[in-house]
Amino acid sequence: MSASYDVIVIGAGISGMYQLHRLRGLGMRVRVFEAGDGVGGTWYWNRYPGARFDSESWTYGYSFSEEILREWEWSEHFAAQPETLRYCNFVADKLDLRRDIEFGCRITAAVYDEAAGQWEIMSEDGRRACARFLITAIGPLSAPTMPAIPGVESFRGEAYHTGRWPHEPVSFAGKRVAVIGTGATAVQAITEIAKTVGHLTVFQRTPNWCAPLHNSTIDAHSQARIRASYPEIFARCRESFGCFIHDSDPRKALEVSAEEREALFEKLYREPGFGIWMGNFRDVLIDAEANATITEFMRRKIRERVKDPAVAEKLIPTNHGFGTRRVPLESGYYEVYNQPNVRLVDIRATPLERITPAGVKTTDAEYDVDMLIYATGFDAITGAFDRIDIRGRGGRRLREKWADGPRTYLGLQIEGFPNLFTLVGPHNAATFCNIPRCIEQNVDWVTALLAHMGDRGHTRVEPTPEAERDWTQHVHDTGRRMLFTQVDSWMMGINSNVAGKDRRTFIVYAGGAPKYREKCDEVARGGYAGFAFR
Ligand code: NA7
Repeated sequence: MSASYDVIVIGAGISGMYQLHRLRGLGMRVRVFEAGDGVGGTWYWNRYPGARFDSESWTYGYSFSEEILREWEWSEHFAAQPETLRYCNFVADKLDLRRDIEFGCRITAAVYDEAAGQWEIMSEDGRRACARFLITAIGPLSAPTMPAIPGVESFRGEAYHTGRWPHEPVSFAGKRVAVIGTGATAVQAITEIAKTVGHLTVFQRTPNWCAPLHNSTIDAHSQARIRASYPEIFARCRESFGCFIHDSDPRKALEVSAEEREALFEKLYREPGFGIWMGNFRDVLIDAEANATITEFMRRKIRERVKDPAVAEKLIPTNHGFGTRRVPLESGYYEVYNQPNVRLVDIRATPLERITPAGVKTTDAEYDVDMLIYATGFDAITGAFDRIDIRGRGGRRLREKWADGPRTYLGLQIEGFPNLFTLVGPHNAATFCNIPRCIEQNVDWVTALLAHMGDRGHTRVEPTPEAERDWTQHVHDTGRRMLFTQVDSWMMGINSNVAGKDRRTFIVYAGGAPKYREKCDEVARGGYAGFAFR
């Protein structure tokens, strides 16, 4: 006999924690299953050196509780991972969440039993449980991937993936360290590791356009100002495209003079956070000509900062414009390559052949190292779903349904999979967002739907095929406007290390958080149009 609940939530990160809290409020019996030994999700797993926010800390925390806002104080404008993990634990204590969370429990299968009208889940270690509703809170970037090259198991030194970083301190002093990857994670890690490393080799396949973070501590005066203005801060985030504190400039890039353009770029480059990405001229992420102006500006900045012109050229992206892939924010990243003990290897020119017991072999050289760090990213957004055998009505596998790309209604439900809700799932605005802001929207909306069902005695909800078809089409149509959908990246479902993920797929909703929220609210107001209830 498996334990039975009203709702099962998979994952105790930012979304699972809040979902648990809200469902308790409805008086439901909820069980959360979490693979880690603690809460925090992303912030539990990603303990690599240098891990920190790219969102302003004070825009990132939960907004729903005045008590939490009053009692928690962020020490830096962009807090580091240990502080964020402390925050998650503080919230878990405050809301007494742990008594309903089963830790160290990785869910491997979830099967819908049509006759019983419930989901049964199974864990890696054989635990089972069932519930009428199943909510996935499994995160968009939680399924780490290793490079698909031979020899990974053969390496004899220390080896770590950044997304599975050990809990014990790791020392780089006097060691020869190699980092594979140059995404947002690697950019943070490399900058930190370079401070103490003996010798560092960075294997770069695709350079990214990185912009300065400009982090600083929050002084007492700013602290007071932040506390006093939380309602305005969250209101501002709510209205911006990705729920960041930065919203785009109303002008188009080519509508102003070259001097004015340069002045805005320079100002944004000097300011903290994602302003240069999210607060730029409104067409730089949509119009190729506009994009070329900021791209040229960023190119100049790299050339100014990196002393060796040959190295600078290697660090300049040539296959995509600024902002069309996730922009890593950095704190001295480019200057790392001015250090005499740091070497950059362009593995487009000389590809990785294999990992050897002693290090890394490319087509033209062997690099012996003491430590290998894989900053090779994640099987994004659908990857965490693929790792669970999810079967809906008639035993239909979600993996098969999504083989040619996800199909969803509002990025929250799937036809053929009744009573399953996918927080921060594919096609949901939350995947391209200052994530807790969108998580709160997702969770509040699902909670309201469950309350609506409770009030009316409905026991089953599933989107109609038409609603799913139309939303999926809308996601594709909206995506086509954006330059990022013409570029290979995890935002387009590309992962060279996973079979079948070599084609661009619309996995994120690119219409922006305000439009998405509007649509969700409209659906709710219309008595949940597009959903079939029983
Ligand atoms: P990313 O952004 O997916 O970066 C992964 C990096 O690893 C990227 O530079 C990849 O190069 C590189 N990579 C992956 N596989 C290989 C192989 N097989 N060989 C060589 N290089 C490889 O992941 P991050 O963890 O940095 O960031 C993920 C998100 O987390 C980030 O956007 C934030 O929102 C938080 P590629 O670009 O594919 O050529």
